[in-house]
Amino acid sequence: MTSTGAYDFVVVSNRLPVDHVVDSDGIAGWARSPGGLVTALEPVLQANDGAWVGWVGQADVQYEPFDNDGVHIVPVPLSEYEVENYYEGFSNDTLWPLYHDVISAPGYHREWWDSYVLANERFATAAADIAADNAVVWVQDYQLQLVPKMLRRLRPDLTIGFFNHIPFPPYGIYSQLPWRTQIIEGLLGADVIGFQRVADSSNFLRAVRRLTGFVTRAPIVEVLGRPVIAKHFPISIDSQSFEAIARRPEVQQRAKEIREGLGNPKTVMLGVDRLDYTKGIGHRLKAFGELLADGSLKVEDVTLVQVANPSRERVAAYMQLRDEIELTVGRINGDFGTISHQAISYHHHGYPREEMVALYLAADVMLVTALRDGMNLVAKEYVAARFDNEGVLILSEFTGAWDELKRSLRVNPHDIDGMKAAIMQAIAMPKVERNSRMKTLRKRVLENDVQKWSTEFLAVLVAQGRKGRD
Ligand code: GDG
Repeated sequence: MTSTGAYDFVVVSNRLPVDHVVDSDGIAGWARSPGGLVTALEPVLQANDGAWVGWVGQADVQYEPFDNDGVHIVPVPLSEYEVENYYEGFSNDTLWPLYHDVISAPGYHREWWDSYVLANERFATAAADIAADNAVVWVQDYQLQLVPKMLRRLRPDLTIGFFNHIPFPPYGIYSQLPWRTQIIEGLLGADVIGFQRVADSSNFLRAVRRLTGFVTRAPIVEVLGRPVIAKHFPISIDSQSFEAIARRPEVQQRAKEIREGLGNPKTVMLGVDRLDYTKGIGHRLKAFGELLADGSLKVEDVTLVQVANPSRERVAAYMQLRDEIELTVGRINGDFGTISHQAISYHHHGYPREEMVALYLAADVMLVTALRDGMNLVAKEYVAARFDNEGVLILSEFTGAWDELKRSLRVNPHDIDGMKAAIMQAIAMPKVERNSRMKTLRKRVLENDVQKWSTEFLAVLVAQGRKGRD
């Protein structure tokens, strides 16, 4: 097999780890977009002739490949039609709701699927063109589930990994998908398929048994004599860096200012989410609103800060969600707020990471009430930031994070009375118990960071690739 490329380690994801930016003088350049995945993979890419294949995030623009901080960046162009059909359509309005237990109804449209196939082909071809002989390629997430099979067809010499950042649904739900077999076959092109939770890999293996004739012996699927590993590799965060930011005096000062700005309430509660229907923001607001209505909480004593980061704003379900959430926030503030105290401090925008960490430090209670979430990094970030062992994490049992963070206060966000009880318990929790719980949570998050996640995944992947070649 002759290769056309020179890169021994290639990451493929829908979005590149850099953004195209134009400064105030009109000079264009590239800015690294911060995130756990980039932090974890950058050292591996720099040490191994690494390349990253992905979309720039703008429609109808073509950029030439370039080098950035020791990583070769390969932009994959998408047309406006593809952004609408492959990305906003099939990825975010079919797969996303389907994989999150159909919280919102998925749309099944053949033109969305056709566009998904074509876009996946383009990512696969771009990776195949630059990968060196026997290179390792790691494909990320649900937008690119067909890439492993396409890549294997183009380049059978490669070792191919896939990681699914979102849940994999139970078969009863997954089977709705008209293209359910093609997706499973697409994924089985990989040597190793990683999921967040044990339940996700079990759901996947069941779908494999139901839709293909392949024999599974967890974690192995026998694909025509080629063993494929499908197991959980729970993702994490760059825990040290969150703690380091939290320890900075100016960030602690900012946390104090945030509390003062809120009128120094006894309790600050916090929610930080992309504005997404999976995050259970409405359920959380309902519980808080009822506690104010029944007199259990008073606006003078408790403020809820809700950061709702704008997301997927051209998808109808997200527009509707925004209207619902903002109506509810307005009602609660109108019903219970006073001139000097707001019930909810609501923010529909993103913040720099330092501000996020200051918010984590300012919050006595962190509310993570997702209805379904692959992992939920916010929960881990809150824990990593609390080097003072303070704060109480309320965590939905429907997040991947719950599988690891069992000394948080567990909630079922559908059970509004249960959430109200958890909020009251968190507010009243004695310091000794808060500190003891947080200490245990911190040990877990600091020992299992994103570096360890990528190292473990790649170790299994490389070993599997070697076995395949021997
Ligand atoms: C998907 C899966 C899985 C949010 N607002 C701001 C901001 N953020 C950052 C958070 C956190 C990230 O965005 C959100 O990550 P989550 O894990 O909470 O959720 P998704 O975006 O849905 O991520 C999820 C994840 O992939 C990784 O595998 O855990 O289950 O759904 O890092 O801090 N960051 C800044 N300003 C904001 O306003 N700087």
